[in-house]
Amino acid sequence: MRDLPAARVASALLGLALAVVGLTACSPAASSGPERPERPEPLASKDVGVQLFQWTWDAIAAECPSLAETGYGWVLTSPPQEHILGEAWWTAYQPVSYRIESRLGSREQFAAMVSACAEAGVGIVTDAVLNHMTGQDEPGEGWAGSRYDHYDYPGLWSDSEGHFHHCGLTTNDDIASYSSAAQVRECELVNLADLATETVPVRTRLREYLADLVSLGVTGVRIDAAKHMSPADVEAITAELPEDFLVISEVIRGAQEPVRPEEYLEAGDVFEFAWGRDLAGIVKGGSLRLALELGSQEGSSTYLPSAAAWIFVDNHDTERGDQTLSYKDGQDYALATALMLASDYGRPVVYSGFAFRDREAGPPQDAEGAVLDAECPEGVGPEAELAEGDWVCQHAWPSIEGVVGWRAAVGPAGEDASTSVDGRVVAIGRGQRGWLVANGNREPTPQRLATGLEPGAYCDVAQGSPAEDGACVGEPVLVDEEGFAELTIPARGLVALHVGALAQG
Ligand code: LM2
Ligand code: CA
Repeated sequence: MRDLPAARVASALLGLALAVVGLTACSPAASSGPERPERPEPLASKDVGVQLFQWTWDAIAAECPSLAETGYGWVLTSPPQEHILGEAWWTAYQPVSYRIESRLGSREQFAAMVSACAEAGVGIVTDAVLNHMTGQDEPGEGWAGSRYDHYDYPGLWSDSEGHFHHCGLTTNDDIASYSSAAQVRECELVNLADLATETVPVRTRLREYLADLVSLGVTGVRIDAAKHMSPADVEAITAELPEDFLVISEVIRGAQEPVRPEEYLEAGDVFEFAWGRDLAGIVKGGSLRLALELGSQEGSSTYLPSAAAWIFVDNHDTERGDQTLSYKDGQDYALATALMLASDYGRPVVYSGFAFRDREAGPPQDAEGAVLDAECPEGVGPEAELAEGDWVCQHAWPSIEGVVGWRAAVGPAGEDASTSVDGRVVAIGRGQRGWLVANGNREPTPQRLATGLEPGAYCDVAQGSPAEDGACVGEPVLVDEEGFAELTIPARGLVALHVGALAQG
């Protein structure tokens, strides 16, 4: 460590003094005055996505400016096409046509959301259901009024033209065994009419649907049920998309299954389901050291290559199962999300949904079934009391927002990245840009730790992003002239510091 100018120490001490009297104030690094030490600029890299599950287009449009400010780069939406009627959360996964007209909003509202978010600097990635149509045995009418039958969608698909698979491999043509790639791809997933995605007419129409989404300005798609289409089909359907368009295939990794996520890398990126499943056990057990190794040479599981992998703590399917953590795990979930955001494996997608007890329950809807606009009330967080249907707003939990900002400010792990482990306390360093320490213990843990940061007072963004005027949430953390910080890391919690959130002094 170099010698410190007196002013620097004074500035650090002033920050501490302010903290002690509760007058904490922060300033963004950009406003560094002459008395400030030289610090690297925050990077403002924005590779974090957020899945706003069942949020309406209007609600997403309204949220985009604050998402941008927090440091989110893009939103994953629920499927936007016409779907069956009903209250359950999953109606969007039973397409009736490719009209952009759903209980989440109209085509105009969708387009307005895309532009509002683009203006704020946030991309829209939309969920594309391409593998199948409805699973209804009786004829019906979709959200936008299109008539349909299980294997007949007038003007779009019909059995007589060979648009559907009837696999003939199982008694009811439903997938019965995931050990058979043929069944997984050509039989029906829970009775959902399975499109013949290897045929030219089906591929052509699906390409047109994606082209329509591109024309509306979306910046990427999640390929729903990609596992249930052959990689060649996914490649063919997505081949003509723009060069920088994000394609993320949903291919759930199953230990003994013949269909492997790796097969889909030709078409683009792929979700790594094993990451969140492995993380769940690690966080519950508290040996956070293992979280640092996920995806590395030392980690035991084999994952997708980092550059093509998208990771998540949970999504709308897994939060309804028992293999990952969910908002119901409270503080452990917040900690897991922070570890994901600090990970240098893959790229993270934060999840944000609504509270539910019943697996089938849909989001709050009006009398016609239109979903009500989500809003995040004050006081969201792991301890908030939630009633059925309340928007959980995980993306706005203070620690999650703060660590999204941390990741945006520190950027990708470079040469100066570091980790250190002391029992159940693990620290992740990003050179002089940022540092984060997480506590796997079930009690608060006092420690004196080397941060690698320049001396000074930093906001602990795990308490929340600094306010618009730069004021820290909670007490600033002092990094001394040797780069050490004396801290008590909350039980199952963390402390996160970065150069984009300096305490004023
Ligand atoms: C997915 N990825 O591959 C989605 O992420 C997942 O949420 C979808 O299932 C699935 N694929 C099909 O797109 C959800 C939900 C299912 C639901 C389906 C269809 O998890 O429970 O199935 O959407 O809406 C429901 C009923 C099921 C019934 C089926 C057909 O739960 O019992 O099967 O509809 O009517 C007879
Ligand atoms: Ca299929």
